[in-house]
Amino acid sequence: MYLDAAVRLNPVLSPSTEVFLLSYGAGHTVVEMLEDIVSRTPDVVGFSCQGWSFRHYTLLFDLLREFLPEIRIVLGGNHVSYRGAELLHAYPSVDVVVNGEGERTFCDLLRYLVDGIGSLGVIPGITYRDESGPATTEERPRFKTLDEVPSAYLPPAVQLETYDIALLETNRGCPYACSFCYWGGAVGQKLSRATLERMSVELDQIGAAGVHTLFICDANFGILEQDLEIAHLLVEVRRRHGAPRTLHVNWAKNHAARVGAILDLLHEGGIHSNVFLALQTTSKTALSLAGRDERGRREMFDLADRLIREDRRVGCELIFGLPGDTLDDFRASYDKLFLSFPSVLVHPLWILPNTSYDRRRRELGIITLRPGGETDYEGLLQHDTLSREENREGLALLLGEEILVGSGYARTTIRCLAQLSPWTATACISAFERFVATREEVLATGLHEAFQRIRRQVYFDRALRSQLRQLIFEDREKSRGLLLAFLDMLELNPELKQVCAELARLDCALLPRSELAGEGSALSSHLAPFDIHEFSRRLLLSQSIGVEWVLASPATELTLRHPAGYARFRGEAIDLTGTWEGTVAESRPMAAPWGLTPTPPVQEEPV
Ligand code: B12
Ligand code: SF4
Repeated sequence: MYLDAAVRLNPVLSPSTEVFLLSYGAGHTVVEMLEDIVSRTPDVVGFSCQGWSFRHYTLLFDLLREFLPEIRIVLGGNHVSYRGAELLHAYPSVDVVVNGEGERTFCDLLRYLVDGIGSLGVIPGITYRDESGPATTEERPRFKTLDEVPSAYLPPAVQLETYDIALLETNRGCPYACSFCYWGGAVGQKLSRATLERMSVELDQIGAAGVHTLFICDANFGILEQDLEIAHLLVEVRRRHGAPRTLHVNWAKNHAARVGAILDLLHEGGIHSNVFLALQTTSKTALSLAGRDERGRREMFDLADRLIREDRRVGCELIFGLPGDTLDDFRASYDKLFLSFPSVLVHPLWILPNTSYDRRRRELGIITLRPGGETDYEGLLQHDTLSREENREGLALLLGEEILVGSGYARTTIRCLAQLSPWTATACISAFERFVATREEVLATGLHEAFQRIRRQVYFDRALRSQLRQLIFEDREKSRGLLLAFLDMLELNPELKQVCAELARLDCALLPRSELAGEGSALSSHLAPFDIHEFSRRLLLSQSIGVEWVLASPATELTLRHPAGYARFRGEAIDLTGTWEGTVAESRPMAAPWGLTPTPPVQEEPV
């Protein structure tokens, strides 16, 4: 969208250039993409490349050249920048790779490629082919302020009404240089920022179009004083237009006071926002090898504590496989953080191009692999503090975590076990892997195969996420049956087992309903022999609460609400906004005491 805006606002290009923004989901085939592109007979095709999309694009390059021999193929984006020589060699159909910011470079390229004005060698910021092979031109200086970058959201902007999420930059760059990240190092450590005047109009456009979610792409929202002002603007827009209602950002790691103030402002203004503490590891050695220090961590923990006490959404992030971390360190970190935060996001370590880990392979003993598959991310095979065998175990743990916690399948059930039984979260996950290996059900064999696959390939293929979710969501009754059988074989005190079984029923009842077609939402009723909604809430907030509390609480009837239309989405790996999960619309106490037979019929009302 930023490149499109740059072309549209370029006085030379705009009268004679038509730009089509084509965006494909994970379900699109190569032929569908090919036909869609070819039908527009373009002169130039630009690919915006990330590790998650690059593989799909590589399958198109030669095909495009076959169908449109005169076409010019240009690559840009994080995943390809500064790798021009290697990529031009590997993909002969590609003409140019753009390094770094693309707006001005793309316009210069279009003028040359379409009009033949000038020569490639004088365009800064590209790698192209000259007579002697790949040649890289001088670095293009970065924009000093974002106001110089044509806005994707100022008129004449693209029609925003069909979007459910808007991505906006309020500043570009990151002052840090974490070893696993290609941002501070790549985009540049100096921040270029947009003025409040510009953002005020941009946010208004987004709100007026009714786009319900905003993703601020900044590396550290809250790092600048003006970020508080941006939050004020956002709340004002929400009040005026009723949108956006949700904000996603990467929060500043070192500015707890401002982050707290922004969060309070958003909360009061009716804008939901999650806070994820980007911890990545709890080991000092790993943290230091990752190029980070502990500055600001204590304050961020204090902020998280306060927010959790106020019942607000807070989580933290961990990366598995960081140099300096061992498997035991990772298990211990996960188990501890799982009990302190309502949610823990875990990522496998990818060695991204141009990062410091990428350059320090020999020093840290890093060996990677990039098996065939959908994504182009280089996975870790082993390093000095993580053997291949430990890596295998850890990846199986990540997979189990994704199945039981990440997908929502046993989200509160595992929390209850981790808080009230001797089982830690990671012990539950490992027990589940052993359990599915002993079962015959289709779901169990599917999950067992996924565990075997990750152990064999020692690589977390992102496509696995959507495959697993499809398996679990396909038939929620069968999923529930398997989970209950798992609980049944755990050694637990009988009362706790019954509580966990009720939680498992509710967790499964809240999974997306893949059978609901159309639009709108459906309501269903769910009975439980205790106040399960309040109990789950307290579990998520890690408030200490025992089985006695459960026994004393009344039976409840819940009304659950599920959005329809999940089937259209199921191939995608990420549900950023948690759109398809069920929610508890209402919880009503009933007169019945504990002991109610806990297999109530599910009543569904029509969409
Ligand atoms: C928004 C975002 C997401 C969203 C994606 C939403 C979407 N559909 O686009 C979500 C939250 C889903 C996401 C998830 C992930 N993300 Co992310 N994300 C971002 C983020 C913050 C902003 C991207 C953006 O739009 N930027 C604004 C645009 C304008 O900048 P840009 O893309 O760099 O484009 C400029 C230039 O690169 C160039 N350019 C780009 N394309 C083209 C094309 C042409 C033809 C030309 C000439 C120039 C050009 O010109 C542009 C203008 O200057 C970036 C960080 C960042 N600030 O870029 C990370 C980033 C893209 N994410 C990254 C990663 C690793 C991930 C995850 C894998 C994390 C994880 N472990 O799970 C997942 C994978 C998602 C998946 N689909 O599987 C990495 C990608 C690295 C790589 N080599 O692929 C980044 C760069 C952050 C980082 N850590 O380094 N992400
Ligand atoms: S991880 Fe965050 S703080 Fe570190 S370099 Fe990347 S964007 Fe900056």
